[in-house]
Amino acid sequence: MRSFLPKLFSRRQVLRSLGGVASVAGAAALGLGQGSKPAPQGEAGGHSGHYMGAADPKQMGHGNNLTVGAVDHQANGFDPLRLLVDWDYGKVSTLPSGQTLREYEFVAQEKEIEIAPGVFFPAWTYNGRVPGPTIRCTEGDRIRVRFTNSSSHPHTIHFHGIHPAEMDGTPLPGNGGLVQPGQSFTYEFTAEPFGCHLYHCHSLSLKRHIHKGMYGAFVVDPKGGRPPAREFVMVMNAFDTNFDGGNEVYAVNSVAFEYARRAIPLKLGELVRIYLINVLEFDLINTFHLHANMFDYYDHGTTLEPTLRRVDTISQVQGQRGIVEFRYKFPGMYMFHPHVSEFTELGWMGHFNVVRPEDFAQALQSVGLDAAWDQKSLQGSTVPWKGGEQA
Ligand SMILES: [Cu+2]
Repeated sequence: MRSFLPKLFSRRQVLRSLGGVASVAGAAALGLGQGSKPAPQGEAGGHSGHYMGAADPKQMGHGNNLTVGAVDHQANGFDPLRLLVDWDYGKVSTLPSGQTLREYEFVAQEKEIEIAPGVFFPAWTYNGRVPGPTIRCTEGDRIRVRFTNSSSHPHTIHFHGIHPAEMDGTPLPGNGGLVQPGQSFTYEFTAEPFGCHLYHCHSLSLKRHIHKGMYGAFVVDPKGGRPPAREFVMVMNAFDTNFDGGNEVYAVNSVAFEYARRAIPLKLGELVRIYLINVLEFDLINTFHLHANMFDYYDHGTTLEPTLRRVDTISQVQGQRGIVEFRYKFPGMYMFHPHVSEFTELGWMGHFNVVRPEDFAQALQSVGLDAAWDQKSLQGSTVPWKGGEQA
């Protein structure tokens, strides 16, 4: 705690220099801040809310207490809205034993990414994106990841889950070891147990390698599937932009305030499932709070029954993850953010735009999404639901 005040001061200085991020407030999120257009009542009541989803940066900015302008997703190589539903099933085939084989190619690459408008971070990545690919499989599948290190530092891939020591991806003797620049290593194991897992680099210094961007989601579906739902992967991350051992910019899926600028479309009453992962370094915990609703939570996603029911806030320590499930009862725009207010002010805040089915196409269009995104958000699971209860 000794260093808390200087660190906070330093973060504020950084953000002031960005000219864009200030404190967040409910009024701001509703588009009522100074300098912005007031939100039309009808739209706040449940239509697409174009004042928030609009690409027009003039409507955002200081008055809305978000960031000014927009990140160049094309240059980044990933759009956080599309990353939400970007399941990577690998190259699929069947082994002689009948086991499903999923093959992946991972390449460690250094890449500068834009984490807030005009703020660039020299990331270390898997496949040029942060977070890395979302591996999606079913419990019992064979996973084969050929990892090539095209960067200038030694890296590994350490998967969470159950597997032999030699596939653990750490520098410990017999654990796969460091993959040196120019070298390759193939990780292969059978995916178990089902759950919401992650993978990350395990080179030393561990916190530096993780925080630089070397992590991703590893979603293992139960053999009987889960009830149909609109599914998203959300990796809660942060960036130490001045390398002082504290984070300056916080986000979900890397870009500060992106889901506030472009609200995530949901249909009224539908089941929503979020694979939520906390990869923060330097800060001990992260939290997830949903507005105007309650959710069920499955810690680590390793059970079919919720481990917490009807809560509106959960916390995750570093590396912890779980599954969040909810439905919205009323249409409208709703915030989600950590109840660690400082993180919220520094970029980790988003909106769900809950609309009636007849307004869904418009809600998609207002944030640059289409029917293909809708389909991907509904098709995540590798296996159909074989249980009794339907969504
Ligand atoms: Cu590394």
